[in-house]
Amino acid sequence: EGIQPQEYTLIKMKVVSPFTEKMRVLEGRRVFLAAATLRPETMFGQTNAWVLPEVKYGAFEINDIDVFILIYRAALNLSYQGFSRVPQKPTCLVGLTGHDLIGLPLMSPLTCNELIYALPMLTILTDKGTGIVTSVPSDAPDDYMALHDLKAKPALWAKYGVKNEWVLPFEIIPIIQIPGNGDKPAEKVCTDKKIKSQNEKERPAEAKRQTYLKGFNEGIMLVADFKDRKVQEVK
Ligand code: A2H
Repeated sequence: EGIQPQEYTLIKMKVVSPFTEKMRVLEGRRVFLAAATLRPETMFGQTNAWVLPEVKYGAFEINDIDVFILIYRAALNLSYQGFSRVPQKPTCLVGLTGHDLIGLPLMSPLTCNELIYALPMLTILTDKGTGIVTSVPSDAPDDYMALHDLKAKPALWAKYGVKNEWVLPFEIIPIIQIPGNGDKPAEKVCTDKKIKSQNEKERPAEAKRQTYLKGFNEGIMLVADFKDRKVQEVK
C-alpha cells in the first residue's frame, strides 16, 4: 500500500471585524479560518467551528488581500499549491493559539446561521487538514458529541472562556435524509451506541465510518436547490 494524497475542500469562514487586540494588525485584510472537510455538501448544517485550544496557529498571507488562519504545516502545504503570497514560503503575519481563536465570530458559506463561533474541541489532530474543523452536528458524530459535551458541561465554558450565547442558540439543522437513520444521523448513531463523550475512542470511530458511508451512498439532500437529490451527485 502506497501513500495516497488526501484531497480536502477548504471552507473559508470569514472572521468578522473589528478584530481582537492580538489580531489588530490584520485589520483591512480579508481574514478566514480555513477548515478542511471531506463533506462539502454538508455545509448547510454548520453550527460552529472547532479549534484545538493548546495548539499554535498562524495568520498566513495567501495574497495581498486574503489571510488564512491555520496550522503551519497546512500553510506550508498550501504554499506549494499556489496559496501563498510568496510561493513555497508561508508568511506568518501573527502567531496565535487556539485560545486566541475561541469566540471569534465567523461568517461561513451556505449555513443558515448568520454568524457562527469558534469553539474548543479536544480531539482535533495536528497532522491532518488545517487544524480547524467546521462543525456539522447533524451528520458528523465527532461534531455532535463535542457540541453535546459543551452544552451539557458548563464547567467547560469557564475553562475555555466560552460564552453561552456562542453555544446554546445553535440547534442541529437537518440537511440530509438517510434511510433507516433519519435526518439527524449523527445524533442517532451516538444515542444508539450509547457514546458518553467526545473523548471515547473506539465506538465513535465505528460510528463515524457507518454514518459516513451511509450518508454518502444513500443520503438524500433536504435543503435549498439540492432538495431531493442524492448526496453522491450533489457532493
Ligand atoms: B468532516 P479524514 Cl458532516 N482533526 O467535515 C480531526 N478531525 C478533522 C481534522 C483534524 N485536524 N481535520 C478535518 N477533520 C474532520 C464535515 C464532516 C466530516 C461530516 C461528516 C463526517 C466528516 C464536518 N465536520 O468526516 O481522517 C472533518 O470533518 C468523517 C471522516 O481525513 C473532515 O471532514 O478522513 C474529516 O475529519 C477528515 O477526516
